[in-house]
Amino acid sequence: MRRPKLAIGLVSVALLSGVALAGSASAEPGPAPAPPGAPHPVPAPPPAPPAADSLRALGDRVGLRIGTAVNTDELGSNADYTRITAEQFSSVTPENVMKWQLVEPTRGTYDWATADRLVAFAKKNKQLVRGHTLVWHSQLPTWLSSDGTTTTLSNDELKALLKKHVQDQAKHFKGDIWQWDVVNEAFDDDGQPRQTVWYKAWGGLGYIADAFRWAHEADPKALLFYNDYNLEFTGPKSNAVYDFVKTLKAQRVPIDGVGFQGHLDTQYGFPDLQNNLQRFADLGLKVAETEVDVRTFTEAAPNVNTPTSPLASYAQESYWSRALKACLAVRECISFTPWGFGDTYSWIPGWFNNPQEGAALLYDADLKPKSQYYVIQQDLALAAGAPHRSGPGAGRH
Ligand code: 9MR
Repeated sequence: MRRPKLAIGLVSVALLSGVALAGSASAEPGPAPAPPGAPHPVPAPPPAPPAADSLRALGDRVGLRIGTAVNTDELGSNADYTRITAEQFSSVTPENVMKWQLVEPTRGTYDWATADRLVAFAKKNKQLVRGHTLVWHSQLPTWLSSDGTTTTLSNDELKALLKKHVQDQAKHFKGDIWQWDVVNEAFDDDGQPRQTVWYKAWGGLGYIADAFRWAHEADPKALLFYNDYNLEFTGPKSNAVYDFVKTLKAQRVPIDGVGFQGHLDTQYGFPDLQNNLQRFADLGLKVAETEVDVRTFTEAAPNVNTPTSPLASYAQESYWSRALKACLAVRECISFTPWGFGDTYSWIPGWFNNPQEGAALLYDADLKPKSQYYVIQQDLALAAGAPHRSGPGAGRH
């Protein structure tokens, strides 16, 4: 692991900020309730300020939120996982628990409990929430569609259901969501609209403008995003989404931003990410990196997070660093969110297994920071010259 310059970066951060390097935010769960009849219950102390060398504190210095996707199975039950979530990140995204399949598994019966728990955790730890996601073709409840492209429901039923879903969910979380991924992954890699149940029901992409309008009516203060993968590369998909969101803006659809997921892979060249972020920003939109991970070829099970090449981590460090710096260089880029932080919990090994890939996150399977973490930390520590984010939604809610 290479971290020689880090000490210098951290010392200067400590000097600049006047904050001691030690210290940590407290995490769930809080102290047990006082027994009945106890005379003087001691109130729980507020979370300590984040350590000056945490990713969140370093990001704060340039107004950049550093987020993470959160696995709510681990939050509250795994002490290290819970502590790191609170200490290192200033924004959280539910990896799964705000998806339609999870919030309405039975038609007509909502279950917000787990998502509500994450929102409460975020409030307690002074984090903002990226809501993910209101409209998607994947992870739909089986009563609606099992594959995202076919359904037994009529077009009229689908239209009414989507409207109710967007309105009810945006209302339920009203005031608690910083950025909503209103629509996720509506385009194919060739730039054609994806043929989902929503596209078919509307006979076109009209569902997207409708969804943004419904979400805005339900929660006028939330920043509303279109979110997709492979927008990082200039090409048919990025161009199609660019043209599409430009049309939405021209039609005064209430869209505030575009999320670049950033699922990167060392076998492909690094994308011209900064240019793409900037051209979308130049449309008058905010941008964000919303699901960053950097996968590489790894050994077969059970060592799915051991890179096959001893040089892989150098490429991964470079990709992480360039992905972060692209965001830092674009003033309208308001958050940088890795898709989780422990390789054990990453979606990559399960999804890319022929050939096997993995090791895509900043922390290893034992929740120890990897060299990629220290590179990102140092980039943030040295980013004092990066343009500060400003305006509504940039830093504070
Ligand atoms: O990380 C998520 C994984 O746990 C789910 O099984 C999967 C289902 O499709 O979704 C993953 O998250 C996806 C995100 O919601 C949208 N962009 C792609 C992400 C990785 O598949």
